[in-house]
Parts: sequence; C-alpha cells; structure tokens
Amino acid sequence: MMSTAKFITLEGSEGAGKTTALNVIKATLDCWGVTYVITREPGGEKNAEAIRELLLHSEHLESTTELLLMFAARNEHLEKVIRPNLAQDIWVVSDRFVDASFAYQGTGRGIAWSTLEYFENMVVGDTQPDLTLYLDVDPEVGLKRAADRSEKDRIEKENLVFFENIRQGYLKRLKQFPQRIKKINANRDIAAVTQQIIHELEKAREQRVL
Ligand code: T5A
Repeated sequence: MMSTAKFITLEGSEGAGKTTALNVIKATLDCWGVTYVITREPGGEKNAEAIRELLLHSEHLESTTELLLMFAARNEHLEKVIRPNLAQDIWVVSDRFVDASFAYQGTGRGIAWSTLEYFENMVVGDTQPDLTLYLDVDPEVGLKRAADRSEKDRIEKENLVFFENIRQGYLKRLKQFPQRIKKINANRDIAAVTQQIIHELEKAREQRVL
C-alpha cells in the first residue's frame, strides 16, 4: 500500500518563535493520533549535524560554500531520515527546509534564484513538503527576541538589512507557492500565534492536504 504520511515544514527568520510553534504542531498531531518524527535543518542526521557545526560555528564561510554545505546536509537528511520515514508511513516535521535556502542563501547572501532552483531539483526533487508554516516576524522584533534568549551563532550575527532581505525571500517563495506555504503573523503574542497555527493545521486536514 502507498504511504499516506505527510511532510510538514516550519520556517521563519531569527526569533520568529519556531520552538513554540513546534510544540503546537506536536500537540495537534498527538491529538490526531498520527505517528511522526521531529527533525531540523541544517542537521537532523549524523553527518548533517556535523555539517551544521561547520555552518553555524565556523569563523567565516564563503557564500557558495555555505550554499553547498546546506544542500550537502539536506541530501543526507533527505536520504537517511525524511524519505525513509515517509516511506514507512511516519509523518515528518522539519524545523526549516529548502525554503530557508532561498531566503538565507538566495535573497540574504545574493545567490541567484536559478542556482537555488538547480540545487533544489537535484537534491529535493519531488520530496516537497505538503504544508509549510512560515512564521512572519518583523526582523527587529525577531532579533530582539533571539538576543534576549541566547548567544548569537555565526548567521545570527548578521545585520538588520540581511534579515530584512531574508524576509523578502520568504515572501517571494510564499507568492510562488501559495497553496503550500501559509503565513502566520508571528509579531503577535504567543496565544494568538498558537491559535493561527492550529487553525492552519485543521484547515489543511479538512482540505485533505494533511
Ligand atoms: N539556515 C538554515 C540557512 O541559512 N539556510 C538553510 O537552508 C537552513 C535550513 C539555523 C540557522 O541556519 C540558517 C538559518 C539559521 O540562522 P537554528 O538555530 O536552527 O539555526 O535556527 P534559529 O532560527 O536560530 O532557531 P531558533 O531555535 O533560534 O528558533 P526561533 O524561531 O528563532 O526562536 P524561538 O522559538 O526559540 O523563540 C525565540 C524567543 O522568543 C520568544 C521565545 O520564548 C524565545 O525566548 N517568543 C516570543 N515572545 C513573544 N511573542 C511571541 N509570539 C514569541 N514567540 C517566541
């Protein structure tokens, strides 16, 4: 029998509130009685986690190196975690996926959209998410939240313009894939954000997207 497992991804720039959103998704899937794994990018698999270390904690990386490492990690993650789980009828929820590369390496670092599409075709192919929740936060609000929470990694040390560009990248992807990507207004308080996430999940369930 063909697998009916679904693939959900979560996106947003720094301090958007992905940790809270993940907990809401978990609680909803538990309610639905669904079997799932939670994973993340970059990382989610042994080799990919080693690449994550390089990505987040190297002193400096060229933009092209960063792009290649993101997709190398993604390939390991897809081959060893995402596809095998989906094939066994286990849902996959990933904290970030390929849309992040369009936003961070694309509009953030200035790598051409067509280059990103080339790697997307090569590595992701048709393993695209069924649903993506994009937490849209004003960069100033997000950076303040992230700064209050913990020490910054290499990418979080970028300036405000970089994060404004990232937001534009996500909004461009949203325009391209309005059926798959749902925008959540993450500037509001946690209760309001939680409510909208549950609403989007339930709507997708009703529409048999999930
Ligand atoms: N990256 C990733 C790329 O460049 N390209 C790629 O292809 C991929 C996949 C990953 C980095 O790699 C980049 C993007 C990232 O820079 P990461 O640590 O996994 O690094 O990603 P982060 O975004 O840094 O993940 P965080 O765990 O830090 O999540 P969030 O969403 O930034 O933050 P979160 O949920 O911990 O919330 C931050 C704080 O705000 C509060 C929370 O309690 C917390 O203290 N908060 C709120 N406060 C008020 N109102 C709300 N609505 C709130 N929601 C949360």
